[in-house]
Formats: sequence, C-alpha cells, structure tokens
Amino acid sequence: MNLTRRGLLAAGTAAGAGLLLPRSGAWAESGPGSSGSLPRSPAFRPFQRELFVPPTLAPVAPFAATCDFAGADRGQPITYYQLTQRRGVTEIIPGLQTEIWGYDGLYPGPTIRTRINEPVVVRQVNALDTELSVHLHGAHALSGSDGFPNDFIFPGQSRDYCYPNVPAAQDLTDSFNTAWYHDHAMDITGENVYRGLAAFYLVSNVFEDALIAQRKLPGRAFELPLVLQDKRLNADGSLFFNPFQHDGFLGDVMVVNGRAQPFVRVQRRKYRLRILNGANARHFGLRLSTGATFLHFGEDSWLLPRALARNYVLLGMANRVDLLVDFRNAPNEVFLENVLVQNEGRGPEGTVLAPRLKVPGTPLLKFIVEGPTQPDDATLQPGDPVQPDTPILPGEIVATRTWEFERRQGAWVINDKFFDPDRVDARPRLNTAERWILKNGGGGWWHPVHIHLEAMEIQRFNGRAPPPEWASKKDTVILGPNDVAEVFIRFRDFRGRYVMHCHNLEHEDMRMMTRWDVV
Ligand SMILES: [Cu+2]
Repeated sequence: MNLTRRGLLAAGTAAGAGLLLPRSGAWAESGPGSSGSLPRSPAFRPFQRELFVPPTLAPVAPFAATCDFAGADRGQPITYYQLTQRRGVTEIIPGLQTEIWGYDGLYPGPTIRTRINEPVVVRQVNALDTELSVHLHGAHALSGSDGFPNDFIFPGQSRDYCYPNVPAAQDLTDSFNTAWYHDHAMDITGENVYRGLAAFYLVSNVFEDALIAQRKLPGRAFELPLVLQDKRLNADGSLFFNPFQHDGFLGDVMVVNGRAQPFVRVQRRKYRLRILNGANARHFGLRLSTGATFLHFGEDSWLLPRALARNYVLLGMANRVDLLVDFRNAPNEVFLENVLVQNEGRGPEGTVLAPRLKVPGTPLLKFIVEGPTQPDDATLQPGDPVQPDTPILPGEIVATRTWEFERRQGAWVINDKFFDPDRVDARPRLNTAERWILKNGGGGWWHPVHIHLEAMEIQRFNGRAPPPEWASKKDTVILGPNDVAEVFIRFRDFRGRYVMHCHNLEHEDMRMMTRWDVV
C-alpha cells in the first residue's frame, strides 16, 4: 500500500488511483474512492461493554541507548521503556475479533506517565511489516526523537527515542501535560494510526501537583483518559480502510479507547476527563447529554491559565481537552455526546466558530452514575488560576511567514508545494520568535494544522481575538474553510528538522506537510 501511494504521488496526480491495486486484505470489495459502496459496519448493541483503560507502561532496566540527548537530559536520572509494535487482536464491536496494530499489541497503547524535567528513553521495536516513525505529539522534543516522517524504523529494527521532557527554555510555565505518541511514517501515517498506533503520554508538573494537593483537581483514581475515534469494520470484524480515499477517512462506528460505545461506572463526584481526538478525519463537538456545564482547564498539551465554564468543546484531529465534570447531582445515566454534524472527510458542516450541531447528538460513552454524593470534592471554580502562561510579546517577533493550505491535483499543498522531506521551506533561528500566518485556501475543506516542537499562541483568528480556550498555548489549530490564524511561535533549545502539517491524516499523507529547520 505504501508503495502504491508513493507511486501515485510520483505520478503527480491522484487521478490514476483506480488503476492501482491495494495490498490484499487492506480493504473490502468496493471500488477506489466510491464512497457510496463503503461497507456498513456490523450492527451491535451499544453500551454493553465496559470502557477499556490502557495500562500504565512499566519501566525496564537501563540499557545502552543509541539516541543522543545532546545534554538536554541535564544529568538527571533516566527512566527506560521498551515497546514492541506488533499485531494484536481486540473486540472493537462486542463478539467480533479485530486485528489491530498496537504498541505492545494494545489498542490504544499503554499510557506513559512521567514528569516534567525527568528524562525518558523509549526503545521502539518494529515487529510489523510496515515502516514506522513515532511522534510525541505536544512535546518539546529533540529533532532526532521527534518522529521526522522518514526517520523510519524498518521492519525487524528498533529505534531509541530520547525525551528530555524539559519545558522550553526551562520555563516551567511551558510545561506540557497531555501529550500523546502516535505513528508519523511518511505517506502511511493514516493507516498506521487507524490500525491502532496511538497512546497517551502524560507529564505531571508542579502546577498540576498543587491543584491535586489542594483538592482543586481530583487525583489519579478519578481521572479518565479518553481517546475518541471512528472506525469501519468489514463483516468478518477486520478493519476497513481505503488508502486511495484522500478526502479524509470517516468511520461509522464511534470508538472510545478502542471499544465501540462503551460504558463506565462513576461515583457521584467530580472526574477529570482527558479527551483526545485520535481520529483520522472526524472532528468532535462534545456535550454532556444533561447539557450540564463543566470546567475546561487544559487545551492540547498545556493546562489553561484559568478554568473556563463550558457546555460544549470542539476538537479537531489531535486536539486534547482537559475537563472537570461534576456527577454529584447527575441522573443515573449520562452520555458524552458528539453533536457536530460531519458527513464528509472534508469537514463538518457550519464553521469553526459557528458549527452546525445536532441535539441530541451521537452518544459516545455512557456514564453509569452510582453511590452516595461526595461533598466538597475537587473545588476548582471558573476563573481559578491553573497554570500561568508567559505570552510571546510583539517585540520578540523577528520575522513573519505566511503558509497557505490548499488542494492541488487531488492532493494537498502548503504554499503550492507537496511535502518533500529533503526540501527546507523555512529556517527560523534558534531562540527567536516569529509570526506565522496560517491560511486555509478554501474549497470547503477543514485543516487542523499541527506545528511540532513548540506551542503556538494564537493572536488573531479571522482578524479577531481568539476564543479564550485558544488564547494561550496550542499545538494544533483548526482552520475551517477560508479561516486565517495569526500565531506567534518561539524556537528554543533544539536545532534541526521539524514539520508542520495538516492533522487530517489523509491530507498529511497526500503531502500537506512542510519541513522547517531550526538553525
Ligand atoms: Cu487538511
């Protein structure tokens, strides 16, 4: 499949896709791109199976790592992990066996829990028959460990990833918190992630510690990491995926932590929900079925400066939200619902700031609320400080660059160019800040734009101040049709190759990506 997708790109057009044959078993009998003949997933009764919570990965004995921290580990003791990427079998739909590709054969993969300024080495072993590259999304990562798209781990080989887990420039207000690791191999990221290569990487810091110690946030026992995805299954339970569908893959089964519409038992107290949109091309607009207000205190990799009262959150692909939900006075059943209307890979209906919503929406996860009410639990209030932000000031800006995201020849370009890992499109200087103008060229397409290495700080969205949840740090900003985001970004600590790309994984694989080097 990867060779055929590459052949397609070499031919300079996607129009010949129908002439190329996919790898056997990659998808069902329907013709290339014929959305009308997509298989419908087998029917099932939702909310019969319990939520799967991925295990926390245990460290291994130290080994001689082949990666280079370049001093970024600051001499701190290093924790070592090892993961083997291999096939596994799971039940996405009850009663049907589905083969997945997983970190240690698990989908989602094991959660890595670490701490800011505590260096980690992860040895990734490739026991699959495809090329891999691992990106730690939302981290301040060394170039050689960032999962550059053609820094491949070939089948049968391994690669060591060095994560110093430092906040940029040792500024603790830059401490990242909810990151995730997922595949980033050139041209085939969409299929690799779709088949299961995604997991949480959670990094505690002093601000989070203080909130938990002060009982403003719940501790680990009342925290649920949730990755939302959509899948499509063939009648035999195998995953359907069409590598020649370049608009953006949409499934017809809503999956939370690898299981279709599960349930979870919760007590009558407050819970922290760390939600990740891990889908290829589906955006999620989330509400509780009760319509209840919750607190939104983390966005992408960073805790927000202050807690916000919300009753709706929007997640483009790769976006994360950290929410505090109060079940104390809830009815016995509450659903987390997707209320965003999206029927095509190109994006949801409506606009980013005024999406078209359906209420009631599609229930994703059922909370079964039980037991007596816990009084005085997790006292975080709207407006309370969470993690301070040190904004980038206009006086720090040394350059302005404009990046336009558009469709060309059935594939995707940034500033009229397809991704080429050997072409450097920008060379920002170490320890400077720049203004980047991110523009969606239109055509009805949505592009969640992800920048590696550093947070972007959105100054303007379509010429106006961004909504408060987008006003501090972000690693992925959704650009709806014709949207323009003006962002400030710094380039600190690490030189080398990095990328920016659309996180619609089909757009990314069809070259909506650009390489820039910190020099
Ligand atoms: Cu896109």
